[in-house]
Amino acid sequence: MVKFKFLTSALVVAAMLVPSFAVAKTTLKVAHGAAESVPMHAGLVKFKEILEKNSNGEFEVVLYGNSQLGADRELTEAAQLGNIDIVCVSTANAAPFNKDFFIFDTPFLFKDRTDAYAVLDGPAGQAVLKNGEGVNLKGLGYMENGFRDLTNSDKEIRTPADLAGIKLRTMENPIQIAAWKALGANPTPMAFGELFTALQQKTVDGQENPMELIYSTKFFEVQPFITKTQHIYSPYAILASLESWEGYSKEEQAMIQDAMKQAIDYQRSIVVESSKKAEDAIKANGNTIISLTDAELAQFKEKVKSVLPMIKERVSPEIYSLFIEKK
Ligand code: TK8
Repeated sequence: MVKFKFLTSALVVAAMLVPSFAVAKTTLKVAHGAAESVPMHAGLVKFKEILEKNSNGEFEVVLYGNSQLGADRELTEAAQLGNIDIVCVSTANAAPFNKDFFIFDTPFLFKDRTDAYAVLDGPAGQAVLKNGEGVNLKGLGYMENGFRDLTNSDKEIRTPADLAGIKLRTMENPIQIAAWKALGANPTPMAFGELFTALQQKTVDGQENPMELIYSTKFFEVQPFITKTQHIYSPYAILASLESWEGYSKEEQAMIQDAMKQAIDYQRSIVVESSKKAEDAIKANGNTIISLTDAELAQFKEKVKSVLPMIKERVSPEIYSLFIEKK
């Protein structure tokens, strides 16, 4: 009998030691298609740190970079279906899902980063994200991919005439394809994850991306010539499934949004230096980096005006007015 009593009291003590309020951990899968060396990935690491800390471990963030869970298009679809909790994708690759993203394919839309951030974080940029909710995509903000430059393995490119015969990889987006066709190149749409091999094997002669990506994805190793066209400012849209989002409590939504805002601010604080370091390293590698004269750049600007009607056809009138008519 004594033994039984001892056993019962031991069980009571053990039960008291187990916390009765074990916090249910929610794991958030966060994915993107870029290299993990880019500032955007560092921004998502910051998001992970802040959210896990502020939620006392209620949220656990697991990051998947390098197109591990797919390229931008697959990632956006997975977010829409709620299979991936948060994705960070170039708006050009996500435009087939939220047509208002096509507005960011307007060449030379922004003067500089200050202009870009003011529009992205202001009513116009937020309206684009809000409209994505109509296709079950909740926008959490924009990180920076950056101003895009042109690279190729053949020659120095200074004017559109130099693009004749150049097989150029473009993002999978009809406006981008039309713009490079209008400039005289031979455009080939391709997912980002296949691009390095295509450049290495000369399936394509060139591509266009911000200097930081040209460096961190090692394109510069197989692209001797770089022309600083700065022809488009690419945002990364941070997207979640609206359905999943509405399943979180108001407190959880506030924690996620706050962590993402701090992460965006952090990412933007490191991109300038990161981009400069990338350009310096590419120059030190012996690549030819070409800055265009105003007259040369004017030729690019003139040729791409032809895509504006295609953009107007695709985006909502509200967005076209906010971005183009009101500028
Ligand atoms: C990375 C892409 C990349 C984009 C592209 O997933 O496809 O060229 O600029 O950053 O989003």
